[in-house]
Amino acid sequence: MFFRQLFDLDTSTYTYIIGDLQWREAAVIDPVFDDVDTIINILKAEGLTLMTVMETHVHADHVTGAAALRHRTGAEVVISRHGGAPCADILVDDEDFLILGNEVIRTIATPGHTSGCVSYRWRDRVFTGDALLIGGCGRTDFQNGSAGTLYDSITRKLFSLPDDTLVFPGHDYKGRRVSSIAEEKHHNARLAGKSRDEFITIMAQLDLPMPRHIDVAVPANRRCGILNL
Ligand SMILES: N[C@@H](CCC(=O)N[C@@H](CS)C(=O)NCC(=O)O)C(=O)O
Ligand SMILES: [Fe+2]
Repeated sequence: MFFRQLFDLDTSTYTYIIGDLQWREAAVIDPVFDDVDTIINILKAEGLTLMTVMETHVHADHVTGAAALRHRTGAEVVISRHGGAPCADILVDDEDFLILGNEVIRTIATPGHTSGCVSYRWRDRVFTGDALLIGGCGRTDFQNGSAGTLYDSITRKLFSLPDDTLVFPGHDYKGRRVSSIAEEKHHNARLAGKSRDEFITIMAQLDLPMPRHIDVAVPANRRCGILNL
């Protein structure tokens, strides 16, 4: 297997490249537009063909590199059926699966940060996008977000994965790279020991500024990252 975690400094976004070294096929999760050349160079260096671009959701803070990668490699773009991005080639729902050489990647619908958030489970790890972050979670105040729905997605679906499942998030604003389901169950400041109502109250009181690039990012990402039509 091939696995690489990339970090976009401007928006603290993680991108993941996963691959099957026997079939030499790769998938990328949440590529950032500005890092498309870096991703292509890694794939070339490893002799991997990009088959699939998987989005965990329509991002509000950065422009996705999905359309640019599709244009340059022929890869297919995958996003939630409920994500509001008709540009995608494959629309997924809960409990779908994607094949990559000998590898299987399973989808878990984890709405709440947005209505179209999907987590991707592969081997011993889960890519949670902005549903479950390390020590926190995605905000729920735009893109049809819902704190109650997010609580259910995390506590019923993600927390029912095996405790030693590695959690690779969509962002981290403090430089942390990976966590586990057990760690988040027991130490996540917003969720550990919190009832659904307590969580809803915490989320209602966050009072975060809007992401800096939201006005550009959301319309572009509905087109898989095409900036101007
Ligand atoms: N300052 C960042 C904020 C980005 C932001 O709001 N990120 C969203 C994910 S799209 C979030 O849920 N953040 C959770 C948090 O900050 O606790 C920016 O402008 O890009
Ligand atoms: Fe997000």
